[in-house]
Amino acid sequence: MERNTGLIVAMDVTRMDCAVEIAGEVAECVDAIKVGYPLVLSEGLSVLSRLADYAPVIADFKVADIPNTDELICEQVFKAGASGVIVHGFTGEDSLKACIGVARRYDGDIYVVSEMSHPGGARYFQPIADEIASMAYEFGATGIVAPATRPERVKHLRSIIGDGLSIISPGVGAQGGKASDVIAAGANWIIVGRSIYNSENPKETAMELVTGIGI
Ligand code: O7M
Repeated sequence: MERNTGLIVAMDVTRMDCAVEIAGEVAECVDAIKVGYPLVLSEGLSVLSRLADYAPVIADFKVADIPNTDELICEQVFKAGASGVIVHGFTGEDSLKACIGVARRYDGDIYVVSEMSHPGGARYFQPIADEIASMAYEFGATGIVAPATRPERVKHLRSIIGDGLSIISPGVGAQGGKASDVIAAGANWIIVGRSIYNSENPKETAMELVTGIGI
């Protein structure tokens, strides 16, 4: 993914027409559109190729299964038009390697969730986050997902993975994180959903966020 604005929009709406309208409005302000279960379960996998007309699509399916099943899932998702897939790391290195293997065939990206942004993410995730980040580095993932709600953790996780991997970071806006803090802590991209898609003027909000990122 090319870094122009540093902003990824999380398209957690449940209607295709709404998603397409917002994508059209914010396309020039975002480097990617993250699509997850809410939209795909509502409108089907074809939303991936539809939204890919506006910006590269990262499929947030938090893939977390045995290697064979992970491989089958990633294959479907890349074939449907995604440029990247978000996967879990707690399933272990064999599962991660299976996902990365498929991504390489499609010249795609794999992002590994290392620590989650919500308050509960501190309980089970935080104690294993360093190991997951190390594994993502060791096996050549594209990057990790780290919490904008805890910039100090982003800084720490950046020190583990070095400069070779990207950090994409959700939690700005509705969850309380601030764009400039998380970018200063070492994130390459912020992921923002509600603040943009619930805004009266999604394009204006996206532009304000890009100014806050300050690339
Ligand atoms: O800006 P929001 O809070 O409306 O949306 C944030 C998006 O990021 C939403 O799609 C979440 O599912 C996702 N997310 C988190 O909020 N926290 C995490 O720790 C991880 C993710 C995510 O994208 O995981 C890959």
